[in-house]
Amino acid sequence: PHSYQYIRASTRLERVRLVELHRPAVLNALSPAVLLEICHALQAADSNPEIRCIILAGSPELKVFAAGADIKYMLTLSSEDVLNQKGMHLGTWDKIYRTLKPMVAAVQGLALGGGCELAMCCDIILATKKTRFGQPEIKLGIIPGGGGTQRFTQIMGKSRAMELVLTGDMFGAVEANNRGLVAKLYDDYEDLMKGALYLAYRISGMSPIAIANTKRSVNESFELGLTSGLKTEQAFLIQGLLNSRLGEGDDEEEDE
Ligand code: CO8
Repeated sequence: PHSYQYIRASTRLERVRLVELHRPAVLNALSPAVLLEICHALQAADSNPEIRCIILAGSPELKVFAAGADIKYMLTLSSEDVLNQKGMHLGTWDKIYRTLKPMVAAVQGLALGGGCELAMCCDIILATKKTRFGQPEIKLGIIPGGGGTQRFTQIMGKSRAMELVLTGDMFGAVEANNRGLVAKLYDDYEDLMKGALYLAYRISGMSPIAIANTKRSVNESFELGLTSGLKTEQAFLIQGLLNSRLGEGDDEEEDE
């Protein structure tokens, strides 16, 4: 894969693309340059038919996922920049979220602000038991701007989400796991990465078409009302059943 300044991308187990955040000087603070690199790496994985699943992680030396949007960078934006949304790259968050292939976030240390929001753009979050999460933006006098008022609320439930975004308090991995923000907890970074790779390996053995359609259908449950979400689900189900009957399912199935 391509080489980057703030992230590292590598291929694992043939079909898994590992994207590691690597901006040690500022705890992986997410400047637009970092987000654009992430976006580039995800799009490259999407367009590579060999790759079936993506892991987004911090890096081994750093022991944090990301401490949020780059505060120092945000301070360089003038009022005019903000008004014209110049240099803010708000659309990049959406592009990251719209990655077609399944994304597993492997989160250790801290996932704060934009870091927590980046993890929530992924499909499955795994974390170490000591990870702390939070949306501390309110302490800076701003609001969570990378989906934190929306996705966070859907996941945590209104009352607790409101408490957390209005106080900026951090919360631990056990609560994150109990509320469904995190799918599974691991003792340490090594276990976490082994778990993420094993999960990605299992997912990458499934039919790519069924995986893509399942991801879209699940995500649509957050976008739309139940009725149209169910319609999408049914349309994909019928399409998939028809394809497999006509022998036009993906080649993996035919091989077996
Ligand atoms: N941005 C820029 N630099 C950062 C950030 C950040 N978010 N977090 C840490 N750093 C830098 C520090 O400034 C420090 O740099 P230096 O050595 O040059 O002073 C270095 O990283 C190490 O940090 P600390 O010395 O503070 O390390 P500690 O272990 O003492 O503390 C903390 C770690 C608790 C994570 C602390 O650094 C902290 O509170 N960081 C800020 C956390 C925060 O407020 N995050 C939310 C940011 S706002 C946000 O994410 C909004 C999203 C909006 C999306 C839309 C954008 C356009």
